[in-house]
Amino acid sequence: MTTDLNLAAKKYATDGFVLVKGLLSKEEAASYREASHQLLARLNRDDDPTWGAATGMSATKTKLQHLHDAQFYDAAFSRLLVDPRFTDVAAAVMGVPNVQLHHTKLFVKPPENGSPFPLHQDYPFFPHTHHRVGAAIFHFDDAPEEKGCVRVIPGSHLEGPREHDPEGSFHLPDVPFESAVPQPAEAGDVLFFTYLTVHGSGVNVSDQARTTWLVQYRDPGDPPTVRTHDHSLGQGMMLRGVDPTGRSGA
Ligand SMILES: O=C(O)CCC(=O)C(=O)O
Repeated sequence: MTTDLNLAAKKYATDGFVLVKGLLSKEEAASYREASHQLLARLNRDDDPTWGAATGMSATKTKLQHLHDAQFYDAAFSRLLVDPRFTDVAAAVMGVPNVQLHHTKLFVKPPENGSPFPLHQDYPFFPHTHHRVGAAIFHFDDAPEEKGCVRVIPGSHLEGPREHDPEGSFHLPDVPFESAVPQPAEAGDVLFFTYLTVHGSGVNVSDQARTTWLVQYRDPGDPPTVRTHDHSLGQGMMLRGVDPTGRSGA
């Protein structure tokens, strides 16, 4: 499906996010879902990235499967990173021609008790000078509300960076979870949002897994103010256009 880039850019500027319907076909999404589950099964790692602050959001213990840098394990993910259906939207919403990789995260929220994410901005994890940094969440299966779909607070990016817990837990305990609007998505949809947009997600209480791939992108002309996330493989890779600074993301 072709995306109306002007409309997407307008919504992103106003609301801080845009859900692009059908960026991938159902067949492609199903194939990426299969690849994601196979990859996680093959690597068989048992670390769980559930946030400490997420424990208060569910009566029972929740679980999350994840993998950083899936594109270093399976070329199908590398192809998606440079797919113009994705990169053209990323460029349009940032209002720049060049798009650079920051990092990627594969998440599977298991059925019944898939971990939630407390409300937060991504900004404090990797602050940049001009805030031209965003995320694209690829949905490889349907994510209705009961699967713990992503929620956002529309327009929250307009208030800029917020004070975060100095102890290093970057959630926003004073913002009620219910104030964030659920963004149910179908397989193939991609949710784009700025790193200033307050967002989180609920518990997966359904009987099926929720499978997503989060790609964090930025304008290469926007330098980081703090060196964080340096461990992410491929950071600085150009996904669209060129890096006019010659810094390769450094
Ligand atoms: O996948 C989700 O439900 C949200 C992920 C998220 O907010 C994050 O990784 O920062």
